[in-house]
Amino acid sequence: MERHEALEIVKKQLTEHRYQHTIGVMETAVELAKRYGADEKKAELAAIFHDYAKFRPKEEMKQIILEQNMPNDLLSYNTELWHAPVGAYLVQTEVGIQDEDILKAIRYHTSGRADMTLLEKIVYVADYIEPGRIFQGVEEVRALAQQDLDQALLQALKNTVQFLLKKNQPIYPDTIHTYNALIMKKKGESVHD
Ligand code: DGI
Ligand code: FE
Ligand code: FE
Repeated sequence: MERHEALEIVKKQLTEHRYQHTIGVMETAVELAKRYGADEKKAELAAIFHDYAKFRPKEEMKQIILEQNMPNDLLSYNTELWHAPVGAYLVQTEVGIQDEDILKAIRYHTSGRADMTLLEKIVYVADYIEPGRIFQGVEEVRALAQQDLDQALLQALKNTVQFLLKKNQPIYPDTIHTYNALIMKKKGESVHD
């Protein structure tokens, strides 16, 4: 699918603000794909569609999670998590994208997961650092993303977990698993500890 066609489709699903965010994620994801040797076309499409389900009614998302046998524990955590797996499903069924690499990058773009693929990491980090993002600590993650994608991902996760802790919100297990996988990999690489 061509970029302009994908953008036309997703624009109808989003607010203007969220569409601008999507453009930022797309440009950032393509840059990261170039830097880290991922498939640029897949990064572009995954980024364009990553927030496809962002504005679906909660009831509709809940139905899809139940009917499609998605992890049911999602329903006990923040509803913000739902648009990622539901988005992957809708992008497959409504838009017709069948590429599993793209669908997984959409599915895990909010929670992350242990052993993320390169494409999943790229979309996660691009979503966090796109030029429209202004939250605290984003500059540090932007700088890390120029050097080391795993380090950028780890810092983004740490910031997100800290943000959730501060707001007394539960943390979805996959987010913890992502953090653990990265921190253990880092330890394995270090000779000092
Ligand atoms: O959809 P976006 O706003 O572009 O970004 P996103 O898909 O990364 O959603 C992030 C939101 O999800 C953010 O406000 C934090 C919230 N959230 C709630 N519970 C969790 C969570 N994020 C993660 N990673 N893990 C959680 O357990
Ligand atoms: Fe999102
Ligand atoms: Fe997003």
